[in-house]
Amino acid sequence: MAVSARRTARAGSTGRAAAAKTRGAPKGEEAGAPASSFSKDEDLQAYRDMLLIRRFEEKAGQLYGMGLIGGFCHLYIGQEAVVVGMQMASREGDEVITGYRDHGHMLACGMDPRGVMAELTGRRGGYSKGKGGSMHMFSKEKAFYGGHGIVGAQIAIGTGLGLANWYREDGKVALAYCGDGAANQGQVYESFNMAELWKLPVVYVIENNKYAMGTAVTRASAQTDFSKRGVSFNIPGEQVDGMDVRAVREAGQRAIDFARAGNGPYILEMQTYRYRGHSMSDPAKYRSKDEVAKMREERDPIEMVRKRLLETHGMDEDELKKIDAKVREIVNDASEFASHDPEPDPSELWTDILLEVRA
Ligand SMILES: Cc1ncc(C[n+]2csc(CCOP(=O)(O)OP(=O)(O)O)c2C)c(N)n1
Ligand SMILES: [Mg+2]
Repeated sequence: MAVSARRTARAGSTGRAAAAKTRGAPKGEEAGAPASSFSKDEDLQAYRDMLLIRRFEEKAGQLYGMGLIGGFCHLYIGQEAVVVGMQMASREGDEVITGYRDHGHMLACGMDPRGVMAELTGRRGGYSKGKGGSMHMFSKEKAFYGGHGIVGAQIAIGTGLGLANWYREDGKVALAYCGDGAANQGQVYESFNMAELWKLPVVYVIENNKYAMGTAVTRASAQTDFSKRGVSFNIPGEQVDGMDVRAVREAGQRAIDFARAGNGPYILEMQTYRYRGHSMSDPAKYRSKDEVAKMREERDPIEMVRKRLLETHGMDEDELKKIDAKVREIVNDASEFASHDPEPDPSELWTDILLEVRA
């Protein structure tokens, strides 16, 4: 009841600034469109934040190899510019929700690397007290709502976060991330419909990393331009060079401003790439080593910023080495903690669970 009453009030008060159709796509340097420039401080922030994710994930990969991490573990290496650029465009309090490739999102939201790593190793100091693992961590304080293993489910829940923001009129925007594979899920479209109908403040970020497990996007998707996936609901969308943090921040700002102003949801297709396998047990037979090497060499998001810091912002190698060392220190500290913190007491098996007893 309350929802529809408020919806009517809002619908009358907000005009749609942008045409309700897919927009022309600023695709960054590769497509010839210049990405907005970053100041030295912005490039430094992007560099630090992306490097922290990269080194953290490399360490997680090592710990997994050593048998310290059990269960699922999906690495985000290669995709760092997406979440870092989006966080640069967002405001404190804006919520983030994503799937299982989630460690980067947690760190970008400001969650403690120790708590994330300790959750991966199943220790007491982990964000879910060692009982959740890689795909099940949350931080209300940092507005991170998981960490979801059911492909596409986070889009429905993220739409709910947007509904809560809209209902409370708190000016927050929910950022709901999913993959190219997840974008073919039915619940995604039910969510799109409701979000547009109620003009909810949600930005849907589709991280198109070209594969869903071992299936190339061209083999699984009839429409591979994901920015068009909202057309039948009148949701505007853009394709973005997700390897260029400046292009991400710029498009992210446009989308977030649009949603925050009460115009409804927005879709951003981030064209990105994951360097590692789908999870830790991926035979990688579906793509060539050359394809991965070419991406790393020519489009690496961190290397692009590093080059700018050296060539445009006049920094020297020693200054960057100091940043690298600081990042390694944070990651090593997290790894030490996660290797020595005790495991949860067995009695914890009976806490934090919801039991429904039916007669
Ligand atoms: C509802 C559901 N169906 C299938 C799976 C198995 N599954 C896990 S990941 C995945 C691929 C998803 O790919 P994409 O959305 O592109 O995300 P990416 O792994 O590339 O980040 C599938 C099919 C699942 N976890 N949940
Ligand atoms: Mg994918």
